[in-house]
Amino acid sequence: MHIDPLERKWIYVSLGMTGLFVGVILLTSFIHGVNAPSNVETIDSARLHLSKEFAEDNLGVEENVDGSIMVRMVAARYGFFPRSIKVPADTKITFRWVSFDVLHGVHIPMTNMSTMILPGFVAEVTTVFPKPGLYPVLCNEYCGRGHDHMWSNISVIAKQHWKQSSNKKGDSDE
Ligand SMILES: [Cu+2]
Repeated sequence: MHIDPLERKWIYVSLGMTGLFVGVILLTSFIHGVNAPSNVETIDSARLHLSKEFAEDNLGVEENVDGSIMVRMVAARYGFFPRSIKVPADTKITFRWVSFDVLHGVHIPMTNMSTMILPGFVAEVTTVFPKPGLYPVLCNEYCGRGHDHMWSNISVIAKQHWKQSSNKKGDSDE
């Protein structure tokens, strides 16, 4: 079969470009530690309020003994609950997300937080907020007519201020 030399050249160019792009994707995902959500843990989404972990009183920020943070959040049409939370910067934070109704997504720009929240499953992502500030939390899976308005903020405060913060869970009942 005859292939024109010019055409052959362009075949190599396009194959080379494809290889380059795949290489860049693999390399960056390796460097940033991107991986598919792998936490297979089931939960009854219709009975979250009766579950131990995701009952209303247990939602929000909790500090572990070792200083790391655990955050439990519920995604529901159309918001992330609790509505506003505070976490420290530069600290290992494990988020556990569940859906109350349909498929949602959660994306926090500038972090590795981007996961689906499937009804019936617990999505767990560990992240670190490098800098204090207000981080947007966006739903990135179309979940209904209010999807465009499904976003909130997480306020990340400097680590030294966190220590004296009065907004930590548990302080209110002292
Ligand atoms: Cu949505």
